Amino acid sequence: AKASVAIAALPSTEELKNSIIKHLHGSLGTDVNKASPQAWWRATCAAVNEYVYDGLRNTQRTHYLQNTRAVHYFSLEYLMGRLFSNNLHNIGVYDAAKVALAELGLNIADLEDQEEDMALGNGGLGRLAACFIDSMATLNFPAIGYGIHYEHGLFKQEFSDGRQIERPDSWREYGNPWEICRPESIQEISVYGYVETTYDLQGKMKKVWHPGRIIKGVPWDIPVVGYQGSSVNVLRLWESRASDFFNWDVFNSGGYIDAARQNIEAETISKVLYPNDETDAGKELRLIQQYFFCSCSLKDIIRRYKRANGDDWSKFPQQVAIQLNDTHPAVAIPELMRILVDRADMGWDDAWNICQHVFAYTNHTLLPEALEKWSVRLFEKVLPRHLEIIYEINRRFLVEQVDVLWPGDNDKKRKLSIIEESHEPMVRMGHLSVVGSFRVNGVAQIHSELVKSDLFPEMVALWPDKFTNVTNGVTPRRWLKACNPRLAKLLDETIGDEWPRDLKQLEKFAAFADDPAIQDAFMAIKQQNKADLATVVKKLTNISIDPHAIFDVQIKRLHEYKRQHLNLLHILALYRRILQNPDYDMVPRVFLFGAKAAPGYKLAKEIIYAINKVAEKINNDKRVKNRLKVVFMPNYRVTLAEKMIPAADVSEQISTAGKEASGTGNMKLALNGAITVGTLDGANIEIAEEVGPDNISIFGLTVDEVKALQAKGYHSWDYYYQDTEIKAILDWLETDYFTPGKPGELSAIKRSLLEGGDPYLVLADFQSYVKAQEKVESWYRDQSGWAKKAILNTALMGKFTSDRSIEDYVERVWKLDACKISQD
Ligand code: 26V
Repeated sequence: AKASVAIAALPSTEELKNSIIKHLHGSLGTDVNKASPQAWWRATCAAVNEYVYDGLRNTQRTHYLQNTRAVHYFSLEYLMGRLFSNNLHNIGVYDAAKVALAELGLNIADLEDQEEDMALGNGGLGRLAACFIDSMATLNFPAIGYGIHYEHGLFKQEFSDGRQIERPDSWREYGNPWEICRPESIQEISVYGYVETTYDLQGKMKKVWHPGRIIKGVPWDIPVVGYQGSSVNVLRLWESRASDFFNWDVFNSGGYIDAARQNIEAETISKVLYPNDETDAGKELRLIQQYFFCSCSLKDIIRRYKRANGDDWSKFPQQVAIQLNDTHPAVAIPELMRILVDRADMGWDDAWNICQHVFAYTNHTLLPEALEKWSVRLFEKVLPRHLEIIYEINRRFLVEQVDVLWPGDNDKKRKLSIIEESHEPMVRMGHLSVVGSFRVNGVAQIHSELVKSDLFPEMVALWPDKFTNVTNGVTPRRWLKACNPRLAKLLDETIGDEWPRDLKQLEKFAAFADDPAIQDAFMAIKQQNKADLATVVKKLTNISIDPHAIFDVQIKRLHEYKRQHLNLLHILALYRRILQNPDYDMVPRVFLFGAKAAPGYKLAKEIIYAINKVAEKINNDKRVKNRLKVVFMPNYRVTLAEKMIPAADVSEQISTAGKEASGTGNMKLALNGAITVGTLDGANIEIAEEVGPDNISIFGLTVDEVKALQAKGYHSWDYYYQDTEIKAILDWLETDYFTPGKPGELSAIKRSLLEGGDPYLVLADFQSYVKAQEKVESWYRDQSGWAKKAILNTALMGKFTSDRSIEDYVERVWKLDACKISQD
């Protein structure tokens, strides 16, 4: 048996074939002659799971026997996508399975298409969590991901006459072969009710929370398979259920029907993922979701700790680190305090000392509308005891920390208080997270600096060593090896096959950047990937695109700060130039968008509509002669990203400087050889450092210039009156040119850029953006020069593997040891 590999022996093609048929008969109850693709897919998953479960048992036993310190990743979101090809690749049986299935007369790609995306996240934050658990398993770090087992993930997007329609996502309507229900580990949690103050025989005050509701949390475990079968960790997702129906005191609480209604309410907690990204709605159900999964997870951690260490709490911070993925799980801090003080009878100081050595907090955004606040009134209703505990945390913080550094300074107290004293008093979850954590990090160098300078400067004065940076990363297993098999093969052949677990190896590929044979091979692969994508585009949108055009891709949530409308203005500028000059010389370009808008975000939906209407016009205008095509792909999600990214020539990363915390799509696209057109924002800055100025097209105001411009007063109207191209384009959008018979239908964009004051400086960056695009075009005209730049982008992305991010977390935050897994 190979040491440090959780999965012992891998199956041969023949063994896999037999196992698939065995499961087709024994688990699916069907037969080779009548099995549906769905049944074949399930049988194959079951066959693969035999090896996954081997690795899982070996990993869990080893961690238990060695009583390892572990990190517990707390996240409201995990954007996993599909698991089939990922698990096959990571176990190392993808090729064997492909052959086995072919011998059974099946195409592995058709089976992959049977799986629904597991879309339990909105965007960057959720996908980052998914990449991180992949890396933690690959690097053999003891780690558990905790989250919510949503019945409905992120909505499915359709377009109706160019407008976004949301449809429910029922990803596990017919079950999910990758998850295991663990009723033996159910937890119970409480909400609502009131707090009673009592005194014991010694006269010591004791708070007793009498809950209004009790809810069951049922855990579902999803094995997380490390690359080449290293560790198999778990993602544990909680589903809410009514606590035992017959225990309800139905006669006192209003009767049978009322009890049934309460049961239904309990089960709504894990029903649906909130689809807002970057806007805090402050809804009661969302707070209950946060508390539900934090409480279940903490109790699960404590049960495991006690099994190994008994009732002695002193080693708890040695054994347990908890990473808060944004402030969404911050209620875990007062919950652990409650468990320690109220239930374990620990003194406040000892309990607080434990908390402050357990929690660490990652900030993912600076946008004010995304900073979570809960009204004190709501908190008191849902979690009355936790509100008291937060008050006490705050009181001690203000007296023992703030007043010591700034004696008598009430302004500082007002600014730093966890409670915002406004008309409606609010609990500031960011403040609570910083005060309760031993480390706080941003997700790219510049973002971490801004967290310190703009968000929490006084907290830095109090605790300078608390703040650090961990630049994001992406897993090269999913985002290169699995999604771009042609490029993966070329890399294997030229630099060896170690790069998926040691991405710095890609640097060796830079030596081939000038090699004509490698350039040709690289460009041929891009061409094939583009042809594949063109087929997908045709099927999904009925739009024909030419694989020889530049494929220019912007894929990310729709948000003003990400500036999809800046991209649109550039498209309109090109279209206008073509109409003004029928012979306008340009390299044909296909603009591809993928984006979902939050259902309540009006302007974002108007931008989608405008892009779709402009696309319709341009794509059907003979005068364009195929120099321009615009495609808005419906229902952008992980699985579509996997098809678009390998086919991209140009990557649009055009957020207003200072607004995109990091970005991770930027990394995936560059890794697959796309050239970035980008601002000096988030991780773009670090990408530019890695690839060098010849291999990226940077434009726009810097963070400092943005701040200076806004301080002196930005007047978007000036750009409108002084730039005839801007004026013509914005006026054009107001006519009925793109919406025949309905003038004004696309006027929302112009209104926001002028009357609305252009909060994201679209007009200020416009001409600089146009020039950056012209530079990219001139680069593309030299195909060999382009090949070199594209190769160098792939070769120089080594820094952006999520393995490096995780090693940074381990060194700067978690202080974990890797654990080699032994087999039974
Ligand atoms: C906020 C809210 C507010 C309440 C409703 C639900 C909800 C869901 C998510 C969020 C915050 C999302 C923050 C986020 O996704 N940030 C992104 O994080 C990425 C990973 O660090 C980073 O690459 C992106 O730049 C950043 O926008």
